[in-house]
Amino acid sequence: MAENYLFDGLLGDKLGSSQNRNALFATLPGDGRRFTYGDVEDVSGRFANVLLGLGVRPGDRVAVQVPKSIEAIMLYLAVVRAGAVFLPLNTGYTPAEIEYFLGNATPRIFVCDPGKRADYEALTESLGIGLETMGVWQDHETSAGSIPDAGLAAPTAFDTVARAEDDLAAILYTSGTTGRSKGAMLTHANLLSNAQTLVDVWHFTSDDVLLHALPIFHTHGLFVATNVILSAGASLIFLPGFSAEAIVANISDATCLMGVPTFYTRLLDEPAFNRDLVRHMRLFVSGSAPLLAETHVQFEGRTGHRILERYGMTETNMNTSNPYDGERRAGTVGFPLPGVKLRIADAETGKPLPQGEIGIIEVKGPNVFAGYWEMPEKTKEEFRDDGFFITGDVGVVDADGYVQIVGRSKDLIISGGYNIYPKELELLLDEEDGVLESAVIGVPHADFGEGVVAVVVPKPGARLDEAAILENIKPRIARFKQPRRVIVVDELPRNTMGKVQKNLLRDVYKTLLES
Ligand code: MLC
Ligand code: AMP
Repeated sequence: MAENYLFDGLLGDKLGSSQNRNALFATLPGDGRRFTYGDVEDVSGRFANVLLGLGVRPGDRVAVQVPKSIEAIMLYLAVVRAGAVFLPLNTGYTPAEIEYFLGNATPRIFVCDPGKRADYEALTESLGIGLETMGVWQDHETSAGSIPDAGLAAPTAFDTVARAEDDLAAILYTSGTTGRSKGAMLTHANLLSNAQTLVDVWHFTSDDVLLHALPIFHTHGLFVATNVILSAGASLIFLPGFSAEAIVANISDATCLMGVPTFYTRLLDEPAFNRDLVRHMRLFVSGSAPLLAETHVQFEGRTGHRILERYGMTETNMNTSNPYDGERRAGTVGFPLPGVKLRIADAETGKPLPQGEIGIIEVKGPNVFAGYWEMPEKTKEEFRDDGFFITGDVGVVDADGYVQIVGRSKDLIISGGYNIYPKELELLLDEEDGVLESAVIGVPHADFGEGVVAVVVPKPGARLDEAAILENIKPRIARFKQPRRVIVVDELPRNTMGKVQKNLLRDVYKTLLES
């Protein structure tokens, strides 16, 4: 049988008549359903047949904005098996935001939540994109959307389409500093190599059970968490989302947890989350945003476990990790993963800097993406001539080789692990009646790490109202990107070049979201 690099690489040893087919893949607390690796093969096979019937051909994009469910993971695998390209979208995005992604990626079909179908009918029709639905599959009696319905009637056997290592497996959009999102093209080899590396360095085996509470439309929850588990033949306890109570209720059956720093600060606020509860745990991983050294220390004090922090990006998958066996150093993201080259370079010249100096983190390796979808110029700008990708993160390597992230050269806010690009919001705010100009900044936020604040200047004679501005932008942009506060000022601070001094604004408003 021809090889599908990612699917066979992740699951080859669990397919067909293999004993591993019977192994448990996932349980859903509260729902009682259990999925084996055999179910993974069968259901992804059904969905792949459905996709084929819908006209999906190798290389086609399949855009998906669906609630978190195990079937959504099966759909991801079905897209890969059909040789197509999986394009997951944040469930919080509004139709106005989705319009851009569909227009840019021109997928063959768009799969949405059944409850949102009406919002997308006109749009998909005008773009010539098929519209399908998929909700949470409650039982086999109630329809959960067109894809699961058709899946029930489709055969489980599917002749998986051959795909090579450099073929695309997924496109994940990441916002750009100019306000326009860019589709990061991830190949089969990008995803498989990273999953296999992480299985090795984090010592995953088929005995592991990951408590999965992350969303599955981003690298962290979809690729790091899910691909690692599939590759190791391990299991998931699949929660619909994060809640400290659900973690406490289910952690005794798990061996590991992966989360953004907000997971860990919220768990520390939960008295029932204590040493006894997590004595049996093997591993806690944190990433997607900086974990405060203070959280690391508090967590160890409370539980006796040292959180393992790692560093990644949509474009690169995982780049570095603290060691499994050696010292997990708080405030650092550890060492480059095997196969990943990392250097600190001068932002302007790209010249590598000596150890101990602060500069831009640049990486190269099998994990690094193939470029931005239909944006060759952007792709060129973000790679050096020798193939290193310019991350935009500012870092330093200490004398022992640990990488520390000290800032970002890109104007980006990371709130609860979600990236928010100020430019996108500024463009929206500037369109508001009476707004002359705006500056969007991130300031400390106890729960989300950073919270969004908008500073706006009225046009001469105009009066601006915070509540009205917030209300107006509501339908246009996902809730997590909306400012927590809008501050009206007479003018923005500028340097002699006329550039807005966001550092001064961040300083003025640094305690605004503290309470
Ligand atoms: C929810 N809200 C947020 C938010 N999450 N606002 C800002 N930032 C966020 N991250 C909104 C809600 O809509 C709600 O709005 C209000 O804030 C409070 O919500 P909540 O109920 O407290 O939030 P919750 O649903 O519990 O979600 C918080 C969270 C979630 C931290 C669990 O944001 C989350 O799962 N984050 C993980 C993101 C992630 O997976 N990132 C990985 C990217 S990959 P209202 O209207 O009620 O006020 C990547 C690469 C790598 O970065 O290295 O991994
Ligand atoms: P995304 O584009 O959503 O993949 O976000 C990637 C960005 O998240 C990186 O460029 C970093 O700025 C940030 N990031 C990821 N992991 C960490 C970490 N452990 N510490 C600090 N920042 C991180």
